[in-house]
Amino acid sequence: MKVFDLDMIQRVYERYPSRIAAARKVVGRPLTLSEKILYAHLWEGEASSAFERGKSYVDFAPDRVAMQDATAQMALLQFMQAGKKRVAVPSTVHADHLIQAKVGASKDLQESLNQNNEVFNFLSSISNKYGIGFWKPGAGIIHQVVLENYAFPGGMMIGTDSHTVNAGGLGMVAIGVGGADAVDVMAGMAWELKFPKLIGVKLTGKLNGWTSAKDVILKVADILTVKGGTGAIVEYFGEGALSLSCTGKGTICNMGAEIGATTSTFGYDDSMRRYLNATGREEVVKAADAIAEHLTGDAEVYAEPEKYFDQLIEINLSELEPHVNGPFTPDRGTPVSKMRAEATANGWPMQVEWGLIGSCTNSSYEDLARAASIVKQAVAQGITPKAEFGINPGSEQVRYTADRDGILADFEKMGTKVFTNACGPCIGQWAREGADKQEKNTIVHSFNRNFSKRADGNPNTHAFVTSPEMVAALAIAGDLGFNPLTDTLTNDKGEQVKLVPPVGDELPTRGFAVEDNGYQAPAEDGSHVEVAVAADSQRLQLLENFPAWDGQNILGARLLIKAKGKCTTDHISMAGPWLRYRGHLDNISNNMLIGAENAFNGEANKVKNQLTGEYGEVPAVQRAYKAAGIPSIVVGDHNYGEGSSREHAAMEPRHLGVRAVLVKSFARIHETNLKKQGMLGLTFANEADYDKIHEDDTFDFIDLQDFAPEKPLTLRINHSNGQSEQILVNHTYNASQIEWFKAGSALNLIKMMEA
Ligand code: MIC
Ligand code: SF4
Repeated sequence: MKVFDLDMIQRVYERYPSRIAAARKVVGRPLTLSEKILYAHLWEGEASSAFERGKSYVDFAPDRVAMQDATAQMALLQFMQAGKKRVAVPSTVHADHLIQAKVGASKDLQESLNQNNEVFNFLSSISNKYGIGFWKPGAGIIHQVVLENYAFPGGMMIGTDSHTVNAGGLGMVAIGVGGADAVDVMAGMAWELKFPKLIGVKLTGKLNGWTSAKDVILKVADILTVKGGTGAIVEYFGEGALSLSCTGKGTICNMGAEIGATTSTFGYDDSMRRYLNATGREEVVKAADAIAEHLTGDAEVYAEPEKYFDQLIEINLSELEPHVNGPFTPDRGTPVSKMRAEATANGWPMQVEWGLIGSCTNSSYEDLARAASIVKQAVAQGITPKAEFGINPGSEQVRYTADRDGILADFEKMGTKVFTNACGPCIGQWAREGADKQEKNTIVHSFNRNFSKRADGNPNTHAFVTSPEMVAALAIAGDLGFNPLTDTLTNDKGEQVKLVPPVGDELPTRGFAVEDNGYQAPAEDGSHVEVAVAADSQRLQLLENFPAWDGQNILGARLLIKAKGKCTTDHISMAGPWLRYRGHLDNISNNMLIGAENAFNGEANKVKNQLTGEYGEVPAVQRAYKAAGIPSIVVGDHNYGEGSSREHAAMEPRHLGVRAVLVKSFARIHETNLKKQGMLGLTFANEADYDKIHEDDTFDFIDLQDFAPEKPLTLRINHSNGQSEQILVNHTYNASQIEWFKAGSALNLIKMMEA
């Protein structure tokens, strides 16, 4: 098979030496890998000055763009408006999120095709029109397909999905963004990012026994928490890094999204060579080898990392214990030896009902092979699994090869359901029997997110994240407290048996194989291709411009909701059943903030309508304000908008007339999404001011007319008792981002420039 975009990769590598030389000159000290990749991708070309980490806004020129079906719809609806003939950089769309997991691959896939026909046709034809590669439903999960086909060491890409960062496993700087950012790059414009801070993770020792790459990131998540990586690139290095497989590195980078990291990456090494070769990209290896010194951090950096990174973490892989993280948040880490005590103390249901293996972070050949080795032992020793099993292979190539090599047969012997090569349960596309009863229960999975309701819609499902081999062990035991390192299981003869540690080939010894990988190349000239969106469609809706700012201060705004605690993008714009409306802004707006907890009554989707004094659902109340022409604001807690890249979480409030989102802190992608859509994304200058917000307050932005970079805004809070007080609110808008606000959105500005 032909290597995709080899010419582009070669061009990137050709300019590497001179760009790195220029970077060395301006920075004046040895360089980390992250800096090399960033400086090699400046929009201006060779660096003319050094940037300040965590401060400077920098224009970059990413090499490629990836989008998945649930976010591509909105990204491409926006791109349509930009007035371009073709995308400016190689781009792909992957149909993976809209596919249900119910009974097994073939039936489920057909069912999804029937249900989502209109959307898949739209994505296929719009890709065809604009020169975008389209990976059909069933081809695989975006990040596995990208790793297998497109990622390359030292490259830079953006993708409309937070787990785009998976490509760091092949030494890229790959960053998750909202669709509006993707539109910039596809339209041939610069892409802006605040120059990240750098967190170094030094890995020593070597994985052994039951420990796997997943445990590295489960441990890092436990250390850094869900916001500890915000605004930073995590760079892994050390002998331990060299010993990890390429897909294992992908797992670590992938789940780096869960600590809020901008991305994570690893230096080019033998594991990447092996992976590139195994996936038919010998030519990429050749090109990368020629500039290998530039594709990893400088030796001085790794010798004295404390001098070069803003923060340093050290993990000894030899001592690392398997971890099980959760429930409800991916950063609550528990080493397997402590799980029984921890679960007992917290009242977590001990019985494991389901084990799910898959998702973009853990669905490689190696993952399936290692998990299968556990399953095989159980079958051989006469152990009946106590929980149900489901797997989602990462791509058709992985599935086909795993099938050929008997791995899937091993799973099937245990009654495992093999779902479509797609996201499935990971994004709530799981028709789990009985979930509607909302019973308290425990499931274990190898995914990376376990927010409330995420997999099956049941708020009482306690989901725990762990490695595929641990999922297998815990599901076989049916016991959350089971520690395979020390505990035994009873077999059908009543004997006590122990599972031996997992084994599995990093790459298939007979090579990968696939019959139909599910790729559709775009037309050479797509100008004749028609992209139709039916006016009465419930799934797709052409976009209208958001109104420009009228130049006035915002006065008399109402409080729509003061959200308390965790408010992820799943709370703001839920996935699962709502995925079907991702291309229809008005319809999907009916899920706006329905999962957020109202700080005043502790309930979800119940807020006071200030016009009537009655309580109603958040979207309905906001529609009432909109109809009355009254502005409103949303108030939130820490790390607001954590999780997904979905820009719907920003577009819905914009569409329904919310003017500002004021929180203690933001997750990076969501903050940018708000800015791009012409919203005010603000943070309390003094966190304690969150407590000053009362349910019946009104708000005046009294100096919005002086909106300027680096200058806080003043907010007057008018309480219902007649008193008012003023607080300062911070923002991170630079001069050009303020222009987005003024124009009504970044896209409005592009259109003005095109006109
Ligand atoms: C996710 O894992 O939450 C998703 C679904 O892949 C999202 C994208 C989306 O909401 O479409 C993400 O991580 O960005
Ligand atoms: Fe899909 Fe889950 Fe990965 Fe998101 S995290 S891309 S939903 S598999």
